[in-house]
Amino acid sequence: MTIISATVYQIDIPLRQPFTTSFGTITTRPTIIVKAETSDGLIGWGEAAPLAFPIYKPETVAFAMITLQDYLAPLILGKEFQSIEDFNSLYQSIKGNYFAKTGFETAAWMLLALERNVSISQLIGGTKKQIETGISVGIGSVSEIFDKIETGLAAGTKRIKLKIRPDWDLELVKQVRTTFGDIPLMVDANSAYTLADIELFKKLDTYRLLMIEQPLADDDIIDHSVLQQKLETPICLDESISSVEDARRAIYLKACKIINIKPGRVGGLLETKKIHDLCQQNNVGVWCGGMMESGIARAFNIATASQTNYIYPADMDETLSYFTDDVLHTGYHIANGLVEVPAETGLGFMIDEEKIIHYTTQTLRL
Ligand code: OSB
Ligand code: MG
Repeated sequence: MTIISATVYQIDIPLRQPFTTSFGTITTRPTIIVKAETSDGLIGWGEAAPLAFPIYKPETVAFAMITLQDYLAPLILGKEFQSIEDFNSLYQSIKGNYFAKTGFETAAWMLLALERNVSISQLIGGTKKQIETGISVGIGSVSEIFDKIETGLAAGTKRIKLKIRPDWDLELVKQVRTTFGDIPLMVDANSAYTLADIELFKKLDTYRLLMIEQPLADDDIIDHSVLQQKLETPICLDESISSVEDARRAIYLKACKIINIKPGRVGGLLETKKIHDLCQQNNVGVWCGGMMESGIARAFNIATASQTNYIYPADMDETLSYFTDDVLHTGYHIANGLVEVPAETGLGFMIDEEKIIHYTTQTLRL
């Protein structure tokens, strides 16, 4: 098939509340929706979801818009592809820019699924019919955090992730353990620490955490390896893993025992499959992270998380828990911490294009 044209919408749905992590507070969460049309008249939807500022990874929404238009579209439009491997090879000369690539790449998965009459989960080789989900609780006051934990537990969430930073870590974990007991609990530092903080990690190591996510710098797999050798608690890498090559190096150096896979961070679903397969061969468990994306990216996250080795709950609360609205007619629903994996052909959710246009702040016609 051949994508002959694409429309790229930068949308801005208001957040219900700001989200704070060690990298800062986000008060808006613009994201990019890609609509790709083939010469046969099929329409595929995708999403590119970096943050607005280069605080999680270097990519931003503004630069992803330029990348989609100036660097990716010329290599993709009008070019025939038969498989997702073919599609990825069209732009293999472009370095990095993983989120932008994911915008087109996810649209290509949807197109291939439509052409072959299968769901995205089937196309990627997913085996799970439903996936377990957990919630990510941002930095805030103790009462705000306790409220979110209580609400999450009452709704049946499968695990709680607390965001931590150097002035907000041990005491918080201690209070949560004291109040909520032996709940499935983990922390995410978003790269806020260095090896000089080893004493803190040794103390955290006594709190039976499921894992410590991304404690150290995103470009430092060696220090993570040093830290992991000193801890019982598994280290989970997020920002450090942009590709299957990064995963190979991290596994080789024993820098982590778990990997958080986000399609957007690694350039799309083909790379998630490669990382998933490599981790499975090496007994490294994985789970699907989130970027507080719209329901479109979340639909791809659900398909990704249906692969066998996603043995830990995904970061996946309902989109309406952080956005005031969404761009799917009916989004996915979480019941007792579980989401059904759609079996319908294509994405498995209906896109509400009027909503997309309503929230659009910038459009590119490519
Ligand atoms: O580090 O996992 C992260 C949100 C934005 C950027 C980075 C992260 C997060 C989250 C939220 O933790 C996960 C979600 O989408 O529910
Ligand atoms: Mg993280």
